[in-house]
Amino acid sequence: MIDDLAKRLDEAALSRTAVAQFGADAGLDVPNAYAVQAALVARRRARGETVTGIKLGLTSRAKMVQMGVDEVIWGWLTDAMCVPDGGTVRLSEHIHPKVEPEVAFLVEGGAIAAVAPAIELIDSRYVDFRFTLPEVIADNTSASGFVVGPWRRVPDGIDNLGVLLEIDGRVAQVGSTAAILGDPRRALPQAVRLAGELRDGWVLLAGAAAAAVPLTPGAHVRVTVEQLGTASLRAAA
Ligand code: 0L1
Ligand code: MG
Repeated sequence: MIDDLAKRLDEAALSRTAVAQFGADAGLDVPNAYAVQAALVARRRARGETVTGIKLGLTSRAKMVQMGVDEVIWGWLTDAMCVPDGGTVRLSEHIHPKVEPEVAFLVEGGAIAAVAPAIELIDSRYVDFRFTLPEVIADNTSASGFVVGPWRRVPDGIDNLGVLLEIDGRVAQVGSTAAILGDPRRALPQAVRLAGELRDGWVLLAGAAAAAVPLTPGAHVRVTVEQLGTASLRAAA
């Protein structure tokens, strides 16, 4: 069952074709869902991808309430998901992608070595972006891509920095780093608790500072985090 569900999600991503939710008959619970996620990432690694970090999801009160949960979730980031700052995302390589403004940390020696503004590209492999909690965990928490802006030393007090998500120069979302676990630095102990070891050089995507916005052809997306700078991408058809 684990391998079959991983195959269905992996093939959905590869073929850019959403799959139906698994439904109650699949009997998927949270521990099984993380086993599916591990099998999914094993398939990516078998194709030559390298794990380069992890992400946390459902880190805001709003998303937890929306999903009816009280716990953050996590997924894997690979080199194939990394989009260079200012780079191009091809919509044809995704199903129905959205972008959300995030904060990224660089991990060294089990600690946070640097911080950067970031954009996460989420793309559910389920029809209409609808899923249960175990289903979204199995789907690697909708991870699909990420952009990391320039790294810098972590300034004092990053718990309430203003965040802007602009599309084509117009403000699409306004938020605060406070939406990320109350303080994005809490992502590190949460990630260690959930994922175990974090390797040197890994990126930790701490979570979204505002709601996700659908990505449309030609869109220029820019995320600005007060004191940290900007990260951007362009969407091509
Ligand atoms: O990164 C996230 O918070 C996404 C977690 C999964 C839920 C979603 O796809 O919105
Ligand atoms: Mg996210």
